Amino acid sequence: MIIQGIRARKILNSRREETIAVRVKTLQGTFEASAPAGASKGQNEVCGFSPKGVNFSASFINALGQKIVNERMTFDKFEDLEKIEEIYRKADKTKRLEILGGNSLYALGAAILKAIAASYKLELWQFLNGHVKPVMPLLLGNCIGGGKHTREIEKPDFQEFLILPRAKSEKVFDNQYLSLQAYKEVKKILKEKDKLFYEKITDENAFISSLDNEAILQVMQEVKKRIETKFRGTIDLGVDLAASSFYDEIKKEYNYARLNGKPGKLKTDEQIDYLFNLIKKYNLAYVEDPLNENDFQGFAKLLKKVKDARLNTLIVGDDLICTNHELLEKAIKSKSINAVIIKPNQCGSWIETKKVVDLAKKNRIVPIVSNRSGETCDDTIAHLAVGWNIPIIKIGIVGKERFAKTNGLVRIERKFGR
Ligand code: 2PG
Ligand code: MG
Repeated sequence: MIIQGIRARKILNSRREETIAVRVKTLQGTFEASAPAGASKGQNEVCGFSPKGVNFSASFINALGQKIVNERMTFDKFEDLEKIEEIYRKADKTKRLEILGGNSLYALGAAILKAIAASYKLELWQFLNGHVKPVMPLLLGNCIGGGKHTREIEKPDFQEFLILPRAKSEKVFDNQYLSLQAYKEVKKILKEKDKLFYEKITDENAFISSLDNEAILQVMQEVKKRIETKFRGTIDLGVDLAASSFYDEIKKEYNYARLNGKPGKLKTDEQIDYLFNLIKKYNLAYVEDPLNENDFQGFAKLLKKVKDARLNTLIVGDDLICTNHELLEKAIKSKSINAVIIKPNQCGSWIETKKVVDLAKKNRIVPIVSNRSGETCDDTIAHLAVGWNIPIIKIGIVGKERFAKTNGLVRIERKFGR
């Protein structure tokens, strides 16, 4: 496939921050992709944009686009993205893409992939999976948020309280429906139990509550009970602590605004015990970033406890891995995790992202593709989840940027599924 034109421009994401959209023109039409942005970012993520701003990153993409067109570069298979990544890496040799940023590379790669797929008259997911029948991912939804996703003062220390619905029918739409019903129940219960609840929402449209971690876990348990008695399906509970956001690197302790009703500090081993007890008490199926982002040993201790107790809880690395295959290799060696978050813009590179997914699967680590707190209406990650056979997609429950992905999945399932 030959590209006739590439244009990058500035748009706004759901947090009203500037981001980039890239448009690729070919004989088959015009294909667009845009980049999301995180608020709680891992230390090892590449930079989002050039320090000179989104315009600078966009003008580099426009110059690179001109080169691609002039040289009549061809793109026919996934690995052909190496051609652009090589040029990009030559222009920015810093490890964390500190000159150009990773978001523009990610968006350019996504737009080119859509164009290649269309050149075979395929959708992106079909192109990515070699055109076999789709297996649809489960939806992991964010109901209540705290940490860096809100600026409120009274909030839980944990960043996200999550649900993973499993409708009896196993259909994406029915899972989405269960998420929505659970979200409504959360609102009802918070109205009863949280005197300071004003229906405010976080960056990802999760509710903001003034309750502390444990009180919220009790709310989530109640929601699970109500949904499971009313509807045909079950709900698993989970949390994303984003623990680095309340870890003191110097004192080596976790600073809780509220622990058993008052401010508290936990050393690493205490944090591990505290979490292990929460996992058992609230039957948590999913625990993301339970410890500081460099603590591979701490993660391993928690995972061992979970395994020894024969629990199925996923101990998930997000900030720990930053969609980086070297960090994933380290986590595999130290047996730190049994699941990993995949966010392509954490590394900017599609080739690297694929490497991470393949490495995870080879080592029986569950890959979970995830949205960012600042999102656009691009549905690329929905295609990525189906195309690479990723069993779970982490996504907010409501909002047009989140619906773009879930509705995208519903459409793929209706058109191509069972
Ligand atoms: C996370 C994400 C998405 P952010 O920590 O998992 O929920 O947040 O995009 O702000 O990194
Ligand atoms: Mg996270």
